[in-house]
Amino acid sequence: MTIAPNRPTIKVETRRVICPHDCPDTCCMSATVENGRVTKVTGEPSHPFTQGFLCIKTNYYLERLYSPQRIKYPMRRVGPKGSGQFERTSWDEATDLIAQKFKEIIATHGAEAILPYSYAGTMGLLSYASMDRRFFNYMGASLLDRTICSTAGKEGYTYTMGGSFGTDPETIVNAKLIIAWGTNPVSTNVHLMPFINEAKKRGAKLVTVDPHKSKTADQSDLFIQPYPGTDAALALSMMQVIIEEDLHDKEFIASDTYGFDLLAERVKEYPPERAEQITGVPAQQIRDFARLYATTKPSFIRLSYGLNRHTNGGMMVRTVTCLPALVGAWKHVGGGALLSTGGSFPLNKAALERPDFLRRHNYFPRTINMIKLGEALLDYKEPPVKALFVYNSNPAVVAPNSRKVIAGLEREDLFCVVHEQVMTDTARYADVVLPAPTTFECLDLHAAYGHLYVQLSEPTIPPLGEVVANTEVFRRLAVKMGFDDPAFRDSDEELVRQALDSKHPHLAGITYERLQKETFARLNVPTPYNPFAGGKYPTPSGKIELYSEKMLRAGFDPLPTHNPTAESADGSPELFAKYPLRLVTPAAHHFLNSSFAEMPTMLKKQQRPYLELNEVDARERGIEQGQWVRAWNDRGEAYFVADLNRDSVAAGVACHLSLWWQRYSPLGWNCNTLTSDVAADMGGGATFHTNLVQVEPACRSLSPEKMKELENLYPLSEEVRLG
Ligand SMILES: Nc1nc2c(c(=O)[nH]1)N[C@H]1C(S)=C(S)[C@@H](COP(=O)(O)OP(=O)(O)OC[C@H]3O[C@@H](n4cnc5c(=O)[nH]c(N)nc54)[C@H](O)[C@@H]3O)O[C@H]1N2
Ligand SMILES: Nc1nc2c(c(=O)[nH]1)N[C@H]1C(S)=C(S)[C@@H](COP(=O)(O)OP(=O)(O)OC[C@H]3O[C@@H](n4cnc5c(=O)[nH]c(N)nc54)[C@H](O)[C@@H]3O)O[C@H]1N2
Ligand SMILES: [Mo]
Repeated sequence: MTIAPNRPTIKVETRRVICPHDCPDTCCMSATVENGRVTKVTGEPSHPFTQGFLCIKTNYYLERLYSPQRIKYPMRRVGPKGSGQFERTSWDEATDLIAQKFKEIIATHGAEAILPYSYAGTMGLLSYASMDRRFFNYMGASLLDRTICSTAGKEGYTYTMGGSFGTDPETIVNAKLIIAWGTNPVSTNVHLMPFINEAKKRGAKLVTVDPHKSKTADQSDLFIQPYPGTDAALALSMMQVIIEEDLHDKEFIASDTYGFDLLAERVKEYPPERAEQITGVPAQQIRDFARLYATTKPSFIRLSYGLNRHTNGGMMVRTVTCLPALVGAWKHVGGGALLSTGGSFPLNKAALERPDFLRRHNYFPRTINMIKLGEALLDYKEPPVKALFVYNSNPAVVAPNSRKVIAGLEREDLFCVVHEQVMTDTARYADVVLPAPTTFECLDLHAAYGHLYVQLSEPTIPPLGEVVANTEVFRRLAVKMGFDDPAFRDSDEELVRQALDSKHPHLAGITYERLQKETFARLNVPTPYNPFAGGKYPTPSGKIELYSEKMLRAGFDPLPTHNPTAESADGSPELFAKYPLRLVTPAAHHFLNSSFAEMPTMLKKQQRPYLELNEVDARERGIEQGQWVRAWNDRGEAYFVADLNRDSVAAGVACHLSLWWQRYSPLGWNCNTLTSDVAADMGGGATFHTNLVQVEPACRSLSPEKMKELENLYPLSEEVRLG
């Protein structure tokens, strides 16, 4: 605190705050607070993973924190659904209304007619899943299967390795070969880049495997560009070369793996010439890449969730995860693979969520897969979904098959509550909107999925207006519903203590008091950390499972294999004849899913909703650089600006970086109008990158007036943004 002489007292403090957004980096931010107002945010310099800098989005956090788009008071709808017409109400009235509606619905249709819908708008453990789960479990509402991001990959990785953890990302400075396989860390995991760059300084090569020439590909020594959904064939072919050329690590295979002989038989089906036909990667490049991989040690594969967003995503992740075992990469510090560090955090989730409350009911509530939201709202009958409670998510924008989702949200007889920070597309469909805090305004505890630190985030400013944390919303609603279990009276501090209350050695010595002092604490694991040290793998065989009986029992091929995606030339020839372009829709650099995508500065930086196309496809269709195009399939249509300049995709592939809000998209429809709500092979996962589309110049279907509207749309005016 500093006191300026002869002027009114200004209280200036520096406070640590945790970035809660859904990103592997879970940064520790350093906030300057002057008289209760945040005036600056930077990355905390002493944090080993944040290393003193923030991403492009959070560098502008103040714009979001103090945005005119913030929702500060409870509101109820006064206009038609989706119109955005609301009037202010009180918390008391809003929660009375919600409780009254819920009670009516429970009396008529049963509690399963109520559906909570949430994801990771904040990854704070309390806000993500604690009082809310207690509330809906106690009520007996429908359960939500939270599949929209990572479930297919997690399941696939776990079949091979036994759990969702891997190489300590801080050790990869030792690697001599780093492969970004289906991930774009320059945009999506930017705090990994200093570690990659340090490794490069020490002589490492960076390879990117991606159908799209991403920002990471631009910084790589080698760029391998398979067709979307074909990486299993690529990996199997690399294994074929490695085994045929006797480059595999026989000792490691004998001691640490299960099923090698069967795998060695399987890979014979994938010589590089055949893999070239499937993947589009030249056979010679596959051979060279396999040799480079097998002979460079340590080698590290950064997987993330790009691969898993396909109908064959689980199997692709499972297959690529076999590669490090073949070359013994796990033996070396900095070698191996990482999908997520999430499985290393043994926080006491049962204490937070109280799944035991489900036993109060004489039924086990049905489970609804969140990627099928449209179907659930439109088609489910017994009982129908009569109420939807959305928090930590923006399904009108982020969920696949938007037309169905929006048609569901438009249902007059659906009672919809949205708890939000900003007036999202989803919030516009709400009957009641409740105001939510940012990380600066509430207490929470954080794990991470890209590093190994537990962190405590304490409120740094008083809440704006009447914003109320997720936990408090459900405390208040529990009172109104007459849920009198003492679990509904636990304070946020008590919840944090419950989450930390685990006998697991990783949490030894990590207490509330210590986190209050230090903010972040590395899990109590060795440095460097290898979760598989001593050759211990939590699989059924205790080894890395190249062959998996568990998969066989679950109805999968027990060996790695290439399955064509549900929308591809091989997987659906008839569809392919109509819609010959494979569309991938990965993360945009300046947005985080749909978060930050309302901010003027980020919208300006992201410029316009582009569709990257290959020259060949563009020429065939008479499309020129910068021209408006229409993309469509049986699910819907959306409009984009053609971008051919970067030569970023192969012929037959299209890429759009997501996610633009619907109402900031041309004619009101974003890319999820085109994406599929078919579940992945594993974990019911989302398949945002498995889509076939056709594309043509927009002027073929739009009137000159509409075309003019499109031409004048970007940059978005304030009227459009706030309207
Ligand atoms: N800036 C920014 N950062 C983010 C996010 C964001 O939206 N914006 N989202 C956050 C969240 S929630 C998550 S889950 C992570 C996701 O981050 P990532 O795991 O990096 O996921 P994606 O962006 O979906 O896809 C990564 C890359 O996979 C590629 N890809 C698509 N299909 C295939 C395929 O079949 N094979 C291969 N080899 N590659 C393929 C895409 O072209 C893309 O370049 O990022 C987080 N960080
Ligand atoms: N086409 C396409 N679609 C995708 C993807 C893709 O790659 N392509 N990626 C998918 C992925 S990986 C994911 S994870 C999902 C993410 O989808 P979502 O989980 O819906 O993520 P966000 O878009 O960040 O929206 C989260 C919302 O939560 C709100 N929020 C933040 N903090 C709080 C809080 O404390 N309380 C409450 N009540 N609300 C809060 C934010 O304001 C924001 O509007 O999107 C998926 N959608
Ligand atoms: Mo995600």
